[in-house]
Amino acid sequence: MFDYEALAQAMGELEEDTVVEILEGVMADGGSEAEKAMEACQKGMETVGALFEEGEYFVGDLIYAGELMTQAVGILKPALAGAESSGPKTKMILCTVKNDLHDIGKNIVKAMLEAGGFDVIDLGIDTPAEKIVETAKAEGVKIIALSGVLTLALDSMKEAVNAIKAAGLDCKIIIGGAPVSADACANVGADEWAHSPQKTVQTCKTWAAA
Ligand code: B12
Repeated sequence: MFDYEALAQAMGELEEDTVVEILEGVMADGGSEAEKAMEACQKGMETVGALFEEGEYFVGDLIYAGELMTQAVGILKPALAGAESSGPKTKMILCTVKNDLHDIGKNIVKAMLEAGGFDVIDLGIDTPAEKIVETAKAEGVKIIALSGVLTLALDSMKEAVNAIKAAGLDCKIIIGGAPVSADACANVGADEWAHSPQKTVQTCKTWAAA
C-alpha cells in the first residue's frame, strides 16, 4: 500500500522527484494500484487549480503541472490501458473542443478507448465544429467523444452538437471533462456524459455493438 496522500501532496506542490519515485514504486508490480495512484494525481491537480485561483500559483505553474501530469500518465499508462483487445476496431472521433487547450484528460480517455478496441481519430485541442463534421463525414464515423475542461467548453460542445445534427449525421455523442454533468449534457444536447474514462469505454462499446 503506497502513501497516496503523500503522492497527492507532492503533485499539488509540484515535486517532480517525489511524484516519479512513488509512481515507479506503484508500477513495480505491474501497476495493480495504478488507478488509485491516478486518483491521487488528479487530487493533486485539484490543489494546483485551487492554488492558482488563490493567486499562489501562476500560469507558469499550470504549465509545469500539465507537464508533470503528462509524465505521470505516461508512467501509469501501461497499467491503466490494460491489455489491447483484438478483433475489428470501431472508428470514432475524440477531441478537445474549440477554445479549450487542455488535453491531459482527453489523452487518458484516448488510451483507454484504444485499449478497449477503438480506432480513435484524435483531432487534438481547440477543435472547431466544422472540423468534427468534416472528419465524421469523410471517415463515416458513428461515435464522437468531446472533451472540455473549461466552463466555456460547454458552449463549444453545444456548437459542435448543433453542427453535427445540422449536417444530418447519424452519430452518437458523448461529452466529458470537469464541467460536464447530467444538466450540462441535456443542455448541450449530447447523448451521454461521463467523468470516468471507464464509463466512456463501456458506453462507446454499447453503441458500437448496436
Ligand atoms: C494543467 C492545467 C492547464 C494546462 C493544460 C496543459 C494540458 N496539456 O492539458 C495549461 C497551462 C495549458 C492551462 C491553461 C489554462 N487554464 Co488550466 N488547468 C490545468 C489544471 C491544473 C489541471 C487540468 C488537468 O489536466 N487535470 C487532470 C485531468 C486528468 O483531469 P480532467 O481533464 O478533468 O480529465 C478527467 C475527466 O474529466 C475525464 N475526461 C476528460 N475528458 C474527457 C472526455 C470524455 C469524452 C469523457 C467521457 C471523460 C473525460 O477523464 C479524465 C480522467 O479521469 C486545472 C485544475 C483542475 N482542477 O483540473 C486548471 C484549470 C482547468 N485551468 C483553468 C484556467 C482558468 C486556465 C487558463 C484560462 C489560465 C490562463 N489565465 O491562461 C488557461 C486556458 C487555456 C485554454 N484556452 O484552454 C481553470 C478553469 C476554470 C473554469 N472552470 O473554466 C482550472 C480549473 C484552474 C482553476 N481552478 O482556476 N491549464
